[in-house]
Amino acid sequence: MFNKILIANRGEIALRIIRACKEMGIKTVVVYSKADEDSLPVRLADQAVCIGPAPATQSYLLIERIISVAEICDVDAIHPGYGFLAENPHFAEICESCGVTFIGPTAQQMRAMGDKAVARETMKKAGVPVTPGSNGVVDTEDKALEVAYKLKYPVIVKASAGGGGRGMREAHNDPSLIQAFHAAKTEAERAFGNGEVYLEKFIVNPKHIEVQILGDNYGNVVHLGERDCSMQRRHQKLLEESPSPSLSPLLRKKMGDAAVKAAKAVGYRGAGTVEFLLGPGGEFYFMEMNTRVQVEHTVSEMVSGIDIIKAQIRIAAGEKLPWTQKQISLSGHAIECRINAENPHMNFAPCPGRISFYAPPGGFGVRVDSHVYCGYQIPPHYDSMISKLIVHAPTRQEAIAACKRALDEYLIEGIPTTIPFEQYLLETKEFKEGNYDTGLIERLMKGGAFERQKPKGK
Ligand code: MV4
Repeated sequence: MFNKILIANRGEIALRIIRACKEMGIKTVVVYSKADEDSLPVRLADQAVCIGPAPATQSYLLIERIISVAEICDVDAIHPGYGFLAENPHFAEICESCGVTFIGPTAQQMRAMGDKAVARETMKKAGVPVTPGSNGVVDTEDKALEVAYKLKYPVIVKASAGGGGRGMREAHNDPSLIQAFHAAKTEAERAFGNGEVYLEKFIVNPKHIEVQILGDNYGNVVHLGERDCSMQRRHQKLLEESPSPSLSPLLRKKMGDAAVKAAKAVGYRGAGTVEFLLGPGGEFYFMEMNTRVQVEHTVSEMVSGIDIIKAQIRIAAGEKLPWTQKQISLSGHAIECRINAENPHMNFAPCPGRISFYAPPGGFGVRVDSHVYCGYQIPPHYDSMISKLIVHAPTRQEAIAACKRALDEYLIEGIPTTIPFEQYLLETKEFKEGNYDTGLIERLMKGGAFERQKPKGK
């Protein structure tokens, strides 16, 4: 096992990794920017090294500085967390060439999944269902029109280098396709330096269901069930739950098997997530695979009882997965609410500032993963998520009750947060009935129900 790990991240995930390392008897080094010098990870790690000023491009994204710290501090491995360098194959290669283990998949596996057109073809070959679409990239307007004619409108143009909602355009007829084709190409060229695009049949208001998988160096892969991440707004997830209220036991089995097949198709190592689109008739399609630990990994931890960060570390150290699929038992229901320093009444504008009062919830089945504390100044330079509230209970209904109770208890003063919006979501008919898709929040906002609701509380 490793003696010392460098954490190339900040915020709640840096703290999450420190916690896992402490329990495993592994020493930790965090790298941090000037803006994070008063942060909890910096205080709680065994060592902390400042690597630059606030902007991530001058700190958390500087490979050479991070590698220098790794060498000076004599670490065995680097955990990248999520975001920043977590899905950068070049970084993974540099780590390995310096004799430092990258805690994650191989650079080759990251590249195979990073190019969405390649990933799609790989999955098709492996027998994983993919959305009907083009065979590989589409490089001319005429080819796009021909593919769209076969698929029938609506279709969606996606950038090969995109993902997570970037570089996509939908089209409902020939003229809008021509426009979408060029707009997606131009945007992708500018954003990723790669203008390649492909086409898919557009699934209207799908559900976003993703499966957590763990693979080892010996070809073993297991899944930890699915997460329903359909509660999103502009590709920002606000609430995730496991299991999904939209899956029957049969569909759950099929999707779990498909995710394992997807991971095995690339010999996947480490923790990963296979994302699917679920259509209204129960049909599901591979969307993309994320080759990192995700923000919402916690809901899968609660239902499986498996510490995913510890599993990542053990896999990276060369251990075999200690479970077969049969030995993994999923129990109860977990819900995660993302608490962001944003004003939901002002179009979710980020509102960093100082937390003047802080009292997090507790009690049975309640978990709070957060790096903030009373008096903490939220830096404006990074994403606005300041906490994750996760509840676990035997049934969905009990989890919802615990979640409402915990949100009610959660006192954060000095900055606006998404807590009132989470409370509103939990009261919607669609959520209560477990009948929501990726278009719900937009429909709710258009209806104005959130703005009309009476302020809750005292
Ligand atoms: C789609 C789609 C409909 N049909 N693909 C958005 C994120 C990126 N990973 C793919 N996305 C979508 N791909 C087809 N063929 C709709 C979306 C989509 C979406 C997917 C998941 C969660 C939220 C979403 C919001 C808008 C669009």
